[in-house]
Amino acid sequence: MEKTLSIVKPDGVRKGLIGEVIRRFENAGLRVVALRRVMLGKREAEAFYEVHKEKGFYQSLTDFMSSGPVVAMVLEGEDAIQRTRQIMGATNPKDADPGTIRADFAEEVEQNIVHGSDSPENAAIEIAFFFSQREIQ
Ligand code: IDP
Ligand code: MG
Repeated sequence: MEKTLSIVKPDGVRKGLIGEVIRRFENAGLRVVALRRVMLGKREAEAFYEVHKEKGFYQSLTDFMSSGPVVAMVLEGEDAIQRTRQIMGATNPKDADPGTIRADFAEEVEQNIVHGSDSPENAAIEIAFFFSQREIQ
């Protein structure tokens, strides 16, 4: 069984979409095996998105990610990484398939409601960023 890290971003929490996002993952057969609502500081948001530090949107993205509480979760299931990203939709909601979370609820590329790990390596790093081993059951 594969695990991945997903986050309901501050815009998703502000819009009252925590339950909706989790519902979509659960409806697809993914299991929530860890869950936490937490406010990231600016430095933590910078560390989480370190892979993007050379990008023009890094400052704005990390300001956004530390602008309000987020809900982080570990999802488990077969092909959890790929399936989570399919349910999320493309990064830019303009390119996201109809029926995906980003197509249905996001208006712009930065504030796009939800995060999902993109590879097994990054999933392991991102899960460890939020959760200790005993919190994942
Ligand atoms: P992903 O979240 O679909 O994996 P990434 O390319 O890893 O997309 O980018 C991380 C996050 O950075 C995106 O989810 C989005 O919030 C933000 N982002 C990506 N590209 C842009 C951009 O061109 N302008 C502003 N923000 C962006
Ligand atoms: Mg990414």
